[in-house]
Amino acid sequence: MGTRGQRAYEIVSGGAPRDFNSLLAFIGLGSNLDNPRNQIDQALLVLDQASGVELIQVSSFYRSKPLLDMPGPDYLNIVCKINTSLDALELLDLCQHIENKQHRVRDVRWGSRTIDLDILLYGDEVHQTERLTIPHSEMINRSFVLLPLYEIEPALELPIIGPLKRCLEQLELSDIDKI
Ligand code: ROI
Repeated sequence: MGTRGQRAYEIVSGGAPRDFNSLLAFIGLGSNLDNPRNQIDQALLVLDQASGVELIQVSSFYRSKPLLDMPGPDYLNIVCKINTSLDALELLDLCQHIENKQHRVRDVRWGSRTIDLDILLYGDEVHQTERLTIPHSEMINRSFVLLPLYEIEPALELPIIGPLKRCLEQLELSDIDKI
């Protein structure tokens, strides 16, 4: 993986001063097939070993039913915090590489999956392109994203959106278990 070009700033909200060429990003992982805990552990291992990525923190596992009452086993979800010198598209390529390696199938929309990696936040950058929307477009509606994110970064301010804590206050949290 390559390294990102220089940026105009070196401190990202919520983070300590770092290497000029790297920033903090948050990735949400979810699985409801083929031993979800192993799927997530395996994906974390590959992420951490990728060049240009350092795994800093990982939330607890959270268990929830599939969204929209879709049929299928319960999901396990986590959020991890990384330090990365990859640019946003390189990071997306890496996430999709991991999904492909773990045989993610995409045939049914909202269907079950072995592994899903979503870039939630990338420093304080906003991306709205065909391939990438950051902050992740659905994150504020998903307790299985916001709860683990809050566990590892409670004071987080989401670009465009505002304080993470305020988003969580607007969500129904009875349908999810920290395990
Ligand atoms: N439902 C839950 N509970 N967790 C997920 O990670 C998840 N991921 C998805 C869909 C199919 C929307 N449902 C989910 O992609």
